[in-house]
Order: sequence, then C-alpha cells, then structure tokens
Amino acid sequence: MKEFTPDHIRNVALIGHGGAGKTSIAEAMLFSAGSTTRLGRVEEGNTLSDYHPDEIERQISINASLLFCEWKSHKINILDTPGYTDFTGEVKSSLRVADTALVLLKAVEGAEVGTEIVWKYTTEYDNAVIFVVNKLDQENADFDRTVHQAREMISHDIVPVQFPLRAGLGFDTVIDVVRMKMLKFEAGGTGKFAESEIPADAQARAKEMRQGLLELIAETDENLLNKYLEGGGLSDDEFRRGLRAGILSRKLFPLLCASSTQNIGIASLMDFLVEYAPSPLDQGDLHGAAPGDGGTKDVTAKQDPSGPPSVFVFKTVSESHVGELSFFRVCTGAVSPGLDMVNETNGKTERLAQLFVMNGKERKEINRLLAGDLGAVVKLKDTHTNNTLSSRAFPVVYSPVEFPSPVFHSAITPRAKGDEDRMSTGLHAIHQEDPTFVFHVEGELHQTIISGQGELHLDIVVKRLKQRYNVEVDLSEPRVAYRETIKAVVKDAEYKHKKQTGGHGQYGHVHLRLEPLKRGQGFEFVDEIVGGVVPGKFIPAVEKGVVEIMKEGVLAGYPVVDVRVALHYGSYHDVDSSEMAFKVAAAQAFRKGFMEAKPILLEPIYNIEVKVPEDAMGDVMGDISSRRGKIGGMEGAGHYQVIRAQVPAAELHKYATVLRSKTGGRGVFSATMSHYEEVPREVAEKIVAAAEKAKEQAA
Ligand SMILES: Nc1nc2c(ncn2[C@@H]2O[C@H](COP(=O)(O)OP(=O)(O)OP(=O)(O)O)[C@@H](O)[C@H]2O)c(=O)[nH]1
Ligand SMILES: [Mg+2]
Repeated sequence: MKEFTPDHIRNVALIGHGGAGKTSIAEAMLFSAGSTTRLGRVEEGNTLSDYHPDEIERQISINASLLFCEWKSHKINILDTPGYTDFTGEVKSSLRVADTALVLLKAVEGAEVGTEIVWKYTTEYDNAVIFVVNKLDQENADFDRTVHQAREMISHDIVPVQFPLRAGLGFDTVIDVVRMKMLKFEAGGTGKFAESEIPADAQARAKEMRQGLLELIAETDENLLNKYLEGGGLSDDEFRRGLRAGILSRKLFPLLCASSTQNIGIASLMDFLVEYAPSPLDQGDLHGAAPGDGGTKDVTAKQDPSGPPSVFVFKTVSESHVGELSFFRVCTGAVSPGLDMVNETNGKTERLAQLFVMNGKERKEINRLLAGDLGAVVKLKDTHTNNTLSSRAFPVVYSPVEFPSPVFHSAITPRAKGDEDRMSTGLHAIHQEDPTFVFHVEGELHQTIISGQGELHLDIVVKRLKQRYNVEVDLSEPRVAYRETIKAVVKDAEYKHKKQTGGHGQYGHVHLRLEPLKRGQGFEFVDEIVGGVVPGKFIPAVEKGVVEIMKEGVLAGYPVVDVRVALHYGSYHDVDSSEMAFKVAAAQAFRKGFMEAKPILLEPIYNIEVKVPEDAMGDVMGDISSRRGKIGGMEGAGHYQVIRAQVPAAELHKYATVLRSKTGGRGVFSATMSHYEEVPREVAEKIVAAAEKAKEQAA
C-alpha cells in the first residue's frame, strides 16, 4: 500500500443523530472509491462498518469503526460513529483524532437531539465541521426546511454550498455553487456524475447563493474583505483559500447534499473534502505534556513524519480471533512494526507488532504509517484507550478524552455459581476497551454494580460477557445501602447470658443504655461501670458484641449508625464468665434495647442536577416530586432550565431512561450522594417485610 504524507490525509468523523445515514455514507464513499465492490446496506447487515453481531441484529451502529479510501491521491480516513446516545463516548474519542466532523442531517426530520449533542463535542475538540443533508431521495425531503431548522438549532454559520435540483423520489442532481456547475449522477448507484452548466431555472438561485458565499468568505479575512469592498471581487485562488481558511477556523460550516443509499452526492462530497477540509498539518503543532512534573510542562509536537514517533491510542477492541486491537493516530514521526515505544502512563515498553489500516472488519497490513494517519496495531501488552506511546528521545503524553460519567446503574450476578471470577475478568476487559462503562464491588451489600450510559449500553455489555467470556449474568435493581438507627433513649436494656452445659458454664450479664446521636456521628461506647461489677477485662468484649450486632443490623439487616451505648451495670461469675459470654450478652441486650428505642431506617439521599429544555420542565418537576424528591431550586441556562433537587437513591433506578423519554432525549442529569434521612414509615414497613421474607427464604 501507498504511503500518505500528512498533507494528503483527511481524517473525517461521521457524526449525527441515530439513523441519519452515517454508516450508509461511509459505505458509499468506500464503494465510489473502489475500496469495495459492493454497496452494502445496513438493512442487509452487510456494510463494512456495522459488522458486529449486535449491530447487524439491531441495525444501528454501536462501535465507532475506522475505514479509509483513496480519492484523488488523498487518503480519507473515516470514523463512522454511532448516533444512539448511549454510545456518545465513541463519538468523543473519534472527534479527538479527527480533523473534520461531517455532520449528517436527515432531509425529512432535520437536525435532531443527537445532532445537537455531538455538535457540542465538535466545539470541545475544535473540529472543522461540514454538514450534509442526507436522504434527499426520500418522498418528503425538504432541503430548505432542513437548512433553516439546522441554522436555528445548531448554528447560523451553516452555509449551503449546494442545493438539490429536485429533492424527493428520483433525486439525482445537485447544483454546486463552489464549482458553479450542475452535477447529474448516474442512475443505478455507480456514484459517477457528469458536470454541466447550471440550467436556466436554477441560475438565479445559484448566483444568489454564490454571492452570499463570497461575502462570507471575504468576511473571514481582513485583506480579502478590503479587496471585496473595493469592488475587486475574489480570484478563484482567493475564493479557495478563503473557503479553506473559513472552514478551518470554524467561521463557516459549509453544507452539501446527498443520498447515501442511492450514492448521490458522495463523489462530489469527497472532492470537497480533498479540496477544502483541513489536513492534519492545517491544525498546526500538537500539544502534549512532559511526563512527570505532574504533567504541567507543555510539549510542542510537530506533525512531521521525519521526527521522533509518538501515537495516541483512542480506542481498543478485543476481537476473538486476534486479541486486542489498539486504534491510534500517529501524532509525530512515523511508526513501523518492530518499533519500541514507551507508554508514559505506566512506564512500560511496548514493541509494535503488525500494523494495519482498517476498513471496518477488513484490514490490510502496512509497513509504515506517517504523522497524521490513523491505524491499528495488535497485541500491545499494557496499553489502553487514552494512552500515549512515545519514544525515549521524545517523551510526551497527549491529553486524554474526557468521557461522560455513567448515569445508569445495575446490579449484576452470574447465573452459575463459580462464574464470579470470569465475570470480573470480563467486566475488567470491557472497561478497558470502553471507559464509559465502569463497575465496582459494593462490599457491604455483597453485590457488583455496573454503570454505563443507558439501558442499551448495559445490555450490550451483558451480551459481550456471554459472547466473549462465556458468562451468563442477570441484571437487577441495585440494593440500596440503608442504615438503621433509633429515635428514643432506652435507659436500661438488660440481658443475662447464663448456660450450664456439662463442665464449664457461661455467664455474662449487662445493662446497657442506648441513646440516639446526631446524623453522621456514628457510634460511641461509654464505660460507666463502678465498683467492678463487670470486670475491666470483659469490657472490650461487651463493646465488640455491640459492634458486631450493629454491623449485622437488627431491624432489616442493615448496619446500625448514630447511637451511643453506655454499659452502666452488670454482674459476673468467677468461673463461668468469659469474653464470649459477655459478647453474647451485650449483643442480646443491644438487640432488645434497639427494638424498644423507636428504631427507624435511614436512606441515602442524592443531590441531583437535571438540565431540561424549558417545555419539559413541568413534567420533569412533577416526576421528581412523585419520586419523593424535594426541589431545591432552578435556574435558566439558555433554552434550558437546571433543576436542583434531593431524591432518595431508591427512587433513582432507571432515572436516565425516564428522563430521556420525558425530554425527547434532551435532558441530562448528574447525581451525587448527599446524606442520610429517615425513610417514611410506609416505605420502611415494606423494606422490613422484604428483609424478613428474604431471611425466611434463606433459612
Ligand atoms: N432513502 C434513504 N435511506 C437512507 C439513506 N441513508 C441511509 N438510509 C437508511 O436509513 C437507515 C439508517 O441508516 P444508517 O446508515 O444505518 O444510519 P446511521 O446514521 O449510521 O445510524 P446509527 O449508526 O445507528 O446512528 C437505514 O435503513 C438506511 O438504509 C438515504 O440517503 N436515503
Ligand atoms: Mg451507523
């Protein structure tokens, strides 16, 4: 395979709302460029990009795929990202290594929520952005409405540089105001087009759009503007340079036309990418940090193929037949198999094995990749998503992708006893591949909690566990970490533990006083014994007996907190008393006293912050109240409102899904543990009843 220098590379991420046609457009690009001989279809499960069984089954993209094609001596690297909100992590990591984002809009539905979300990420990574109105062959396609709506919703700097001659069924012609030509595409999906003069009935519109474009281009640069205002017009070269510069600096976002399944507008789109989208070099030098020194020292990295090599790993996947595959961007220098590199995150050395360029599931081995290019390598030992590999001569760490925090949680248990270890190995591997998925073990509640971006995300994790690690699991609602405490003082809780069994007897006798403490004060033990009625050597055993029963819980099996226990009286036996006997007595006395001291359950309360569009606010607030939530306040943020509230943890299960459905996908929320509060009586009764039932079943 040919080597591509950075000026001949275009790194493009396809992004946009679910089902906009990203995968289909990638397929059409590859087909038009001759990289594949068949135009695959998402419905038929035969695209190069959506090849995972889950993707084929659901007909949506779940993983970002890396593909490439050669177009007019340039290499276009394509990152086909998923549109479904649960997988926005994939979009972020793709935008991190792409120079250009291609945002797809649907010609019927227009820009949608998912588009708005990923658009914001392009701002974060400062990508050049090009819009494409896709599906222009659909019956109710409306180009003007789509453009208008996208300008309102996304940005007023969106500028059409093409328009369809007749959108809808039979769509095959695009008027291009950059070329000032009509492009008529061949029937039958070959992707080829013929260029001719713009027909009379489209002339006026084309001229008007061209004029508008000229003005915008002139406005991106002071020299051009002066020339333009002096009536000088712009030369072709100035026009081209101005358009490129405007796109690079995000001053304007050109918009083009397509129908990906009919392969219309794709070849001209690739022409546009080659001509006007930035190459890696246009982004200038990269910046990283020097390892050590707390990562504060800035390092400038030149995207020069002849310099020392460094790569940034933006994604890892485990493929059953090859093991781990790490996807990277060559940031500086060039890389080849056999090269030794250092992972500065963990200090380990990695020798690069075979290198590949990827076309979804297909890959080609390659001898060398230069700065600016994207590729994959197999079998790195200890390098994961977000790691940098660099050389001793040029140590550097590039800033990691900040992934969204998890919002959806579930408890997970292996179906078969003995599968715990395999499950945990699997979860660990999945987390390393996909940092938006996390898990942890709740020791106190004896459960493993998995967390991700939504229900579908966790469903996919469950499937992967089965497919790759052969572990079947069940998901359930996470148990809530309730606490038990008391509301009243019990002055005297007495228990005498006395047993005569053959030889040695057992004797321990205590009087305890139980008092409630303030929230968060924990546990206090007070020794008020006078005159040695309980000998000093047994007192630690009394405390231990109390502590043990507190851990176990009395009311419903949850730990007891916020009590003071005073040992104020008791008795002993010279021969039969032992630490054990006092421990038993103390536990029993505590249990008795606890039940008399108006015992209650406490539940964890979370602070939540919910950001919702104004029109959904009433519904979302009503829902928070129905979840026993207390609204603390709200404040406006553009068309959004931020609601702050406190809600019991028990009411937050699946909240991410609920919020999404109440807000058409626009609502987001975060939750952090705040404090413990008393569980209302009717709720507490149910929890106690459930605990008793569970205990009976266990017995
Ligand atoms: N009529 C028509 N259908 C299209 C076009 N592009 C895509 N489709 C269909 O729209 C559906 C979604 O297309 P995809 O290519 O999977 O869309 P996507 O943006 O990759 O979807 P996600 O990856 O799930 O976000 C499929 O059924 C496609 O066949 C188009 O230009 N015209
Ligand atoms: Mg897709």
